[in-house]
Amino acid sequence: MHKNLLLITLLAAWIGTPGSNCLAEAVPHVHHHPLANDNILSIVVDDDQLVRVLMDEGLRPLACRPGPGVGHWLANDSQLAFARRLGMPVEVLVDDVPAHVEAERRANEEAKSEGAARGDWYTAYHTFEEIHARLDGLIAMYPDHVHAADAGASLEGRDIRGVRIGTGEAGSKPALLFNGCQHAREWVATMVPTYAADELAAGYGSDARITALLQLVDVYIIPVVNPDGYYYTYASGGDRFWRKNRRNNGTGCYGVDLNRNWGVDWNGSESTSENTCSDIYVGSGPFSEPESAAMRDFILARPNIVGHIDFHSYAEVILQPWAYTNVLPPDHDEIDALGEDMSQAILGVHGTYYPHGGGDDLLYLASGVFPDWTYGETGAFGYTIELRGTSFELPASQIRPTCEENLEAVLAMMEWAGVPLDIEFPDGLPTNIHTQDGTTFSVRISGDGDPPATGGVTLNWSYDGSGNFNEGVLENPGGGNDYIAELPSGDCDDTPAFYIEVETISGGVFREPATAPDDTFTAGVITSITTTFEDDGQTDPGWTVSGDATDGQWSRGVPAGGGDRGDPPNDGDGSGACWLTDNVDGNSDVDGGSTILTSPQLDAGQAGLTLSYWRWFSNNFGAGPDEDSFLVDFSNNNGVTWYQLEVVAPDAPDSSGGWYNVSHDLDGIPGFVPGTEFRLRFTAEDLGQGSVVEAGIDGVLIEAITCDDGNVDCPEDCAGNDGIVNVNDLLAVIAAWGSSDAACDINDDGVVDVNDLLMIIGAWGDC
Ligand code: 0X9
Ligand code: ZN
Repeated sequence: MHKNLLLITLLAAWIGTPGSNCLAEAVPHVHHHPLANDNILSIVVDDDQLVRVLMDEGLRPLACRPGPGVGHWLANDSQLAFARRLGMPVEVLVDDVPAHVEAERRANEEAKSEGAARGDWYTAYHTFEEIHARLDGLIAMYPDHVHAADAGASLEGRDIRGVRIGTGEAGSKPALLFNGCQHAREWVATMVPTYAADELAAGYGSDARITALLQLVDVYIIPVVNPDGYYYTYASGGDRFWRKNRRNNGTGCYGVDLNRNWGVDWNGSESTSENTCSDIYVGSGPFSEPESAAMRDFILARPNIVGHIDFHSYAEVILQPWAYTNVLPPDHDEIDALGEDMSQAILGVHGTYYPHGGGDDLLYLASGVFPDWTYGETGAFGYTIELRGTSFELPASQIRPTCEENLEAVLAMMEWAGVPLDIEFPDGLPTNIHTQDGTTFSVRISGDGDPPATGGVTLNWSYDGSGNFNEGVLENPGGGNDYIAELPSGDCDDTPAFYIEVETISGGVFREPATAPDDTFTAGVITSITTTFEDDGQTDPGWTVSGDATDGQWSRGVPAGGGDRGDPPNDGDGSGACWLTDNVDGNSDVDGGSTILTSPQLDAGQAGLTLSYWRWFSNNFGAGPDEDSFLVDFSNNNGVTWYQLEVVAPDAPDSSGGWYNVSHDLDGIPGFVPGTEFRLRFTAEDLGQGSVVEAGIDGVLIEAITCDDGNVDCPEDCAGNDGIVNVNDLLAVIAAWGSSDAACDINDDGVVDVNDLLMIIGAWGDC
């Protein structure tokens, strides 16, 4: 067997122990080529003391927390002899590390050109420059949904290149961060985020699931957060097994372990070292390194980030917070559920099982790691995924399957973040608040994703038109999906606006209406409502039908036509029956003229009345659709003269069927005079030749809505409407000086000036 082949075969046969794959302490080794005289050894070490002895001699463990048992070590020839002298079973896996690394490099180049020939980028590992070119290509190819999102620069000035994949403005949706390569030698950890970027970028608009998810979630991807270290693992004269960044520690040793440099439990002694030569050197302080500081600032600048995966290799595990302690995190259940989702998602692709867990369930504890900071500092759920492998030199043939299965973890996290919460109002929304009491309404919040935080559901209300909202936490009596919101009482001249906001455990925010506070729900203010006329169509209080139509006259009943050609399939207000043009199956439309439905005489003899009704009008069927109108008129004198209330035009959006509830404040209607001889009439007419005319009327209602908050109003009481004209009103006029502010323009002449001021002084005191 050729020597290189033998080495590769031996390497492939390494038995990696999950959870033992990072380096602990190492002493400086000074070689011309960092790996020039090294061998890779498999050594059986009996106890911790002997582990210590090996490390003191300068052997580099290729395991994080080297312990008793079989472990892999980098050692030069004299260190190899030392280990043998101690009587330890030693097997030489690689006796010429530079040659071995060179063989790996050549095999990778071959795999790369083989892949390039058939357009597959994922057959080989790629350099820092190639990864950046790949991201730049995505930005150029998909300018609408792939955007540059760099995080700054490394110590040696390399870009920490990233992309945002998503539609719309940055910051408008919940976002996720996927990064790789804090640890330079964990090469496959650069490929997985790049693959995710590729698939998401290309999938938007072509893959239904990805398209839907990217409409809900923004994704940030930064494949190489340690560019200097990664570069060094490729460089001639570099070190394929380098882990840290390239800080010159000034001790003859280089590098800070970026994944020990974060500000949560920094230098907390769980798998940390203050030895500048150690592979787990914590740095001179939290965020002492430009790379970790840049990523910190990147996240802090994007508070919409709700989830994060930091990719590493190798162990095939999903690690949840906390990494530094076995104490469960506050959101453990939710974090664990998402961990399970991701584990299942990965399993489903190639059957690879990545168990999930926190603390030292699956790996040693570690202080000062990135995802602990993401979670501890921002609340976003931070995970470490240790990818496939039994060494850092995962065979290139496994890149693609590793990428494929982890894309599913990415999509699972997107699903978790993107499934919006449903905010519903099971009993409807209040249309009026009261002058005396608060108005309660129920709110139901459901969804498969991230649930509301405790106290995170609020009613936000503003009554004075200022756009400044007050906030009240909703009660959640049963602890389930149902909440109770209460709008406080108001004054008659208030203009209540309100919306519901839900903050989720990981910090996502959902609102109803979704565009709040720009759009809100609104309500009127009332003291009481009295109904003066109500007709739900179940009986006939005395309507009359007239008109010259040859067919299709108004009739009353439960709709019989099935709704197949413009006729209503059911009634408007839900009672069952209504008025409609001809109530037969089949040909039921109005022909050859008009049909008029006129109400009995109604009492509309008071101010402040609201008239409402459900109407249906369809005019878009037939050979010549959209030719006819639907007319609503009223009379103050029992039908002697008529005024137009509304015309539904042939091409109006509501002339194609559908029940619409329309309401009119009668006091504001031109021609309306309060009186007891009020009548309404509804006319469906077939004047054009070719259109099918179908109409319906239901739920006619006249209500007296009154508001009396006991405040005596006077126009000079322009500030606060508190029933007294005083210095506050004077100051309000001065503040509005020269404007057209309606409240302070007391004489209504379009400008706030000295005349208004004089009126205030003239009306000084109680209204
Ligand atoms: O030690 C590390 O930084 C990570 N492992 S690696 O082999 N890639 O170096 C693990 C960090 C997270 N650890 C836990 N969550 N326990
Ligand atoms: Zn790592």
